[in-house]
Amino acid sequence: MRCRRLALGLGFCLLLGTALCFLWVYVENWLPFSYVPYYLPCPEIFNMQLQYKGEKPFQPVTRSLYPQPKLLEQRPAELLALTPWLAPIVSEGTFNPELLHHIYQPLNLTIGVTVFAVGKYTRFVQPFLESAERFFMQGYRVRYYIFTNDPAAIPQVPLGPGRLLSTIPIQKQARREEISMRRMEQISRHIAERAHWEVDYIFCLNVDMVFRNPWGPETLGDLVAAIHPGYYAVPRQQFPYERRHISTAFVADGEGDFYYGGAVFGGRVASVYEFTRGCHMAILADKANGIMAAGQEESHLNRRFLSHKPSKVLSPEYLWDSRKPQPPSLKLIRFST
Ligand code: UD2
Repeated sequence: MRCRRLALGLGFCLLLGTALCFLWVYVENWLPFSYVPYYLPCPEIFNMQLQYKGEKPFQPVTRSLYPQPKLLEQRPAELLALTPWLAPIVSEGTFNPELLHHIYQPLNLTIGVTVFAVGKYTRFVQPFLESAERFFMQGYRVRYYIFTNDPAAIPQVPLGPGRLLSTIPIQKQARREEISMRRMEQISRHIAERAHWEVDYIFCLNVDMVFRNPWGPETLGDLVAAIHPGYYAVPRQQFPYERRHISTAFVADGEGDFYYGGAVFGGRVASVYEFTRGCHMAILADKANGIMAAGQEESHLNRRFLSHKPSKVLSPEYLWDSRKPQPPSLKLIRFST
């Protein structure tokens, strides 16, 4: 009698289990993340959208061949002022600061800044913030977002009126490359969850740098890139792009405009969201194939700027390496190591 009951019980459990399995297979097809391969670490990002923006359909990029634009094309001491796709290249002497202030000041804009200070890099926050308070977007509302694994290590720097600071707690990655690789993901997530309600424009900057001269509304644009200080006078074949076809960051030898720095990019908050999200997706695809691009996130940033051209380009005055002597073509260094 007991054996019969046990057998009946087991049979019932087996039947129930099979029914649940079928139900799960059916329900899974209706779940929002069902199409995401199991190895992607953050499937929810695929479903994240800014609430006021629709998703654009994927458009394959056609490759076009054209001569490399050269920053020092004109005369050695004069920088190119316009890209071949008609984006201004901002440098001292190309704009009137007073006029721009008159135009932008009444717009009541809020400018966001993201910086990452993980591990030992928290020591750079104080000089970064002090210099930003002196030079960055003076007279505008500013919101600093400091992404850190150690909020207690972020110093209290007195901020001017209309300027706020938030620390965004993040986990410390074991490897240095991982910290920079994950910036795109964390910035896009932060914009979707919070920043796009709070700021109009956003700049994503390296923290181990300081402002040395005014950085104002001349830098505002839909999508803004900065020319890397190490490659502004170099033929594009020598740019440190990712050259392996298998990577999503691949750039062919005859392609490339300027080599942009990963230490400075920005723009309208919705455009920076699309940009960082696109880079993050490409990084994930590489990760799934076991690839780390040559210049890590900078390779992906450069690949994306090639097909999604910046609407404004900042000259190396806005991203300088102070170990280099200042060339006569750069009149005013504004942000540097
Ligand atoms: C590099 C290089 C540049 C480019 C760029 C990418 C120059 C002038 N610059 O500067 O070629 O690759 O930056 O961003 O040669 N971070 C932490 N903790 C860490 C490591 C990094 O918080 O332990 C953050 C921090 O915000 C830092 C950023 O990641 O500013 C980039 O760090 P990095 O050391 O890779 O960049 P860096 O200054 O050598």
